[in-house]
Amino acid sequence: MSILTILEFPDRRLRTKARDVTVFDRSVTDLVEDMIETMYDYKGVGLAATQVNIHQRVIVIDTSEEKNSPLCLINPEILEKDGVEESEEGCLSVPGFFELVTRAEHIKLKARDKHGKPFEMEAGELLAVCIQHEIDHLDGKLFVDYLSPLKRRRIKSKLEKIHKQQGKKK
Ligand code: GNR
Ligand code: NI
Repeated sequence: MSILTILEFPDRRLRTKARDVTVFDRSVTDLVEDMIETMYDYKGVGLAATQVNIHQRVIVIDTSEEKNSPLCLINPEILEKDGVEESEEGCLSVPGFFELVTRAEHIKLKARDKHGKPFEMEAGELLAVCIQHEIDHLDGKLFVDYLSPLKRRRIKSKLEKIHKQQGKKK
């Protein structure tokens, strides 16, 4: 088990489109375990593999209060979307910023578990928001893309300033 490093906006690697998992072996279950540990360590409700610079379609989520119900979605596909809802979103790759984003209120999806077994599920509320947010990551998309160019630019320059102070590249 290990805690992975999370890429931060505006890192270009967050714009990579992830590929489907085709082989379900130990490397996938190990990745899922590390992603769950990383999500809990950073106190996030979800994490997409893209955020830890692994460009495969793997998501982990835990919206439970007790943080004891991790859900893993591999190769997720939204089948149906219903309703519209606006909620405040944050992202571990955009630390310290929270903004309103409009998404489908309720979704139906199919995915595979960490062993490759297919399943379908429905989601509403925070879980639905989170799944849509994580699938966006797999497509190289971030919640800041839904904001005005001005807001996005401000967030970008504030994070760049922080990264410079931290001595990070880009
Ligand atoms: O921890 C997170 N909280 C959150 C809150 C509202 C909408 C989406 C999220 S996901 C985020 C973790 C994260 O960045 N996942 O990619
Ligand atoms: Ni995120």
